[in-house]
Amino acid sequence: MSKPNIIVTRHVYPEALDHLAPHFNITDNQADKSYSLDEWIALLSQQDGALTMGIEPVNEQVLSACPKLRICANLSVGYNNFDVPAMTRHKVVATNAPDVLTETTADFGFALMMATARRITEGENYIRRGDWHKWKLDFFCGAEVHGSTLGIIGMGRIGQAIARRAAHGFGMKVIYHNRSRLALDKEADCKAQYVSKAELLQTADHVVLVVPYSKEAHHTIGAAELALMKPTATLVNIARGGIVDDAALAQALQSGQIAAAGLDVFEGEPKVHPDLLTCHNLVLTPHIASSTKSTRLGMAMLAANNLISFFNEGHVLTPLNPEVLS
Ligand code: 8YV
Repeated sequence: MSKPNIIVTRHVYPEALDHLAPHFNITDNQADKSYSLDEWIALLSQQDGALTMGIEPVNEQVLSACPKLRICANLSVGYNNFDVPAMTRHKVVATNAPDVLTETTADFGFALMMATARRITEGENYIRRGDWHKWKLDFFCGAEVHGSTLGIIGMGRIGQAIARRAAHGFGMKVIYHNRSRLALDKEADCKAQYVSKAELLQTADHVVLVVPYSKEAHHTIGAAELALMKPTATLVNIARGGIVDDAALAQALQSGQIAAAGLDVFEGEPKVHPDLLTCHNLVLTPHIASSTKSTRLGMAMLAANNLISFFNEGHVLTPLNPEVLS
């Protein structure tokens, strides 16, 4: 019997391709080329399955041009590139890659919050510019982290892992806001208290965003929300571009409405709003919150295993639309 055709849309660790090779005819992209929408549709229309990176659109337009397609396995936990209801209508299975990245991403969220609060990259840039001539008592005075109040918006697996670090490791008071309140045992495990979004913004010393992207979550933080925050507060976004109104954030940073911010994700990335680039009180990283070799390899292997299980056994490990399988 001939093997199914799959596409692996971007460069991946060779171990993942070796794992897939016995099961599939693979169109890979180890040269890491970017595709136009037309190229993407033309390539995908030849495939039975796809290992996608969380950025390629799989929507009504794409699906109607790809009648052979049976599964798309995202290598990311976020899946805002998928129109899941459209995939379900077209009987295309959708999977994502949760869990394997939770602790690594929480480490990074915490690190970005600390770098932002303690002005680490500002201090580094000062030294690199050759501006350091003498020590001063109030040099790059930052915000206290230990014992302060952390507000987490989006209390899924990654939010809870950040809360545990904050409460158990740094003696922080943790407050959170989420679509729904956590079960009491989960709240107790991360010593977190549920509050309204407004209360969180008004009282947190540090706000971390871990909410998945959806139309409803677009600009969860805009000018009105920034206006509620303390002038000494910091804001960190490790969720998705578009959760924060980046233009409004640049204004709040420039006017001193909030003290500082750390961004790993951007509206329209890899483009970055030009006003953000002029903010000295902003730590910038290029969407790397899950980026350690073992975690990214774990994500690639989970996506690969979803494809292998689907074609060999008719089930997947992390379904987003299980109704397609039943
Ligand atoms: C991924 C992420 O590395 O998993 C996610 O949703 O944002 C990152 O951890 C990235 O999306 C891979 O394309």
